[in-house]
Amino acid sequence: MLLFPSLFLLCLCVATTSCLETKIYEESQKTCSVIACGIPVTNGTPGRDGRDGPKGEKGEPGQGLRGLQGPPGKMGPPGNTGSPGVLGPRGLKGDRGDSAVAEAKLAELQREIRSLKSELDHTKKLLTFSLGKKSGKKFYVTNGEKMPFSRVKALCAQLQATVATPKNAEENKAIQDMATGSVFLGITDEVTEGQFMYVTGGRLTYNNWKKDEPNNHGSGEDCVILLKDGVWNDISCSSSFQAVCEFPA
Ligand code: MAN
Ligand code: CA
Repeated sequence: MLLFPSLFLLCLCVATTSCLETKIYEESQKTCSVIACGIPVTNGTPGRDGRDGPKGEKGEPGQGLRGLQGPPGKMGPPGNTGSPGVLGPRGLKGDRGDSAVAEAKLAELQREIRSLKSELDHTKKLLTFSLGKKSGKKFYVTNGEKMPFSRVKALCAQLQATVATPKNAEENKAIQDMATGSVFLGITDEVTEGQFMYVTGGRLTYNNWKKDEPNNHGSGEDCVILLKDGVWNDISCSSSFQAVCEFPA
């Protein structure tokens, strides 16, 4: 090449010129790879960037370290009640009842009943003796308290007794002997004014009214008291007098 410098220069000059001409043409072709004289030449300046290509496929997941597991979420609402389970298997047959054990228990209970009956009998005798109860006669009890007639009725009912009600002079005297003052009797005319009745039912079969009584004094008197001297007076049921209860003969 150094032997023919003029030829080389000439050729280079022609190639450059041709390339200029070609380049004008290639502006529309966007390339400059063909050389007019067939001699290789260096590439021209790069063309401008082309338009963006279509979007690529999704890449593989990254390789970085996985984060720590977060805290558990809030508890969910309770589920619905399940359906009942299936019936369990039948149990084993029980032991045979021991009639000897049952008979021993029965005998023991019978002994206890006999003992309790005997104790009750003894207590009753002691009570009747201490109350001065006479055979075939009613007996009366009192706590000595004064109270309205409604409370006397309730108190005697609690004791499974009735309000003291004399049906003859002897009973009237027995109640009188218990009295520290006036005593309510189980007699009223609450149902029909002027018609005194036993609170247990029935019309009077005996009375011991004081002179000029009953008089239904003031705003009315439907109850009856046995005065200290043994005679009767009608009086207000809301007044308070001694409570005496009666037990049958
Ligand atoms: C007097 C008499 C009785 C009456 C009382 C009421 O003693 O009139 O009949 O029951 O008063 O407090
Ligand atoms: Ca009266």
